[in-house]
Amino acid sequence: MVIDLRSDTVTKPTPAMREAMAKAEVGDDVYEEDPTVNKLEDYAADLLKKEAALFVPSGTMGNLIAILTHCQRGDEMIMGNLAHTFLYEAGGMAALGGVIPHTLQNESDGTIRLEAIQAAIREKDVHFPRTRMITLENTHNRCGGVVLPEEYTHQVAKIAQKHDLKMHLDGARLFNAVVKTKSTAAALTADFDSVSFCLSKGLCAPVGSILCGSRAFITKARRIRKQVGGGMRQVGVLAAAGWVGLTTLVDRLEDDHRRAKILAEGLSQIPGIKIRPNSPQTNMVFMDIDPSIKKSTSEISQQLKMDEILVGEAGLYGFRLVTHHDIDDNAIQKTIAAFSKVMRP
Ligand code: TLP
Repeated sequence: MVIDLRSDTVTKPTPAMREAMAKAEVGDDVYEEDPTVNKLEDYAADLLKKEAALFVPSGTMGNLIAILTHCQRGDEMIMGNLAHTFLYEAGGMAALGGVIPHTLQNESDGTIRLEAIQAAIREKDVHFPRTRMITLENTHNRCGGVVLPEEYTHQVAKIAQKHDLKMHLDGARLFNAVVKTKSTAAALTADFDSVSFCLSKGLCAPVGSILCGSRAFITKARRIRKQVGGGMRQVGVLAAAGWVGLTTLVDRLEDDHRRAKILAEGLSQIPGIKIRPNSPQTNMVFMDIDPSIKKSTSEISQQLKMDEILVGEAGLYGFRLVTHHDIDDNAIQKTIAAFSKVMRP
């Protein structure tokens, strides 16, 4: 069996999900008549203590809809230079919303310095774009799957309130942060006007994310979801899988975190491999190969592939390895052994 550590997006729906999908009651969700979608949205809104929620096809669309809902063309959004929304969402906010990304340096813990945020907010002046919102990410993918300190988001929210800015959280892996901090989804998202989180990563659903916020925000977001082609019909078959993920698979994310630690510890013993500082906090191991080892990352990943191990390349000398539902203890040991073999001079 292939050991696929490229991402937790590769998780397959579990047998319980497939059963729930087969039995799901459905209706037309554009008419808001799909009972399974409605149940999932209500549950998610309750969980985050927000007024309402919207089922969307992907994390990318959840973030895009949030931005298009909060901003007008020519508005500016403050975000980290390593934010997923900036790096990996095909520039949707600019292409489709005319929104300008104002990127500030992400620190290694996923934060952006408060003084930098403060300084980036535009004064009201006819020359300037209007600063409209701030987006944060938790867990922060490119910073190593790190968890944002709760106190930090309170500080950012204070700045946002002072300047009447909206706060959005890209919480694709919010529940990894919940499990890691032993806090609640509601507490970790209390400072945000809108939050998107994914059902299709560690929670194993084949498709789907949830966008949460006030009722007025979600009413507007529903219209924008339609505009971008995300209005789906008898989509309870997919929401049913999301329901199983959200109600039964959150606690087991702990196993992914435990396995990521074992993987990092094992790999760190291999000469030439350096685990990045801060890694792993949750389910992502970021590591680098000492440049003196005369093998490129693509050579290494090709060799691992021959042992049926797939890894993600991250930077010139680096890899990202993501643990998830379909990676067991045995897979971790096999991966360590395979790296050990590949790294032998
Ligand atoms: N991230 C994917 C790739 O796009 C890089 C991955 O393998 O990690 N926010 C964050 C923080 C994400 O990590 C991702 C997916 C998304 C949003 C987008 O989610 P989808 O893939 O559902 O559009």
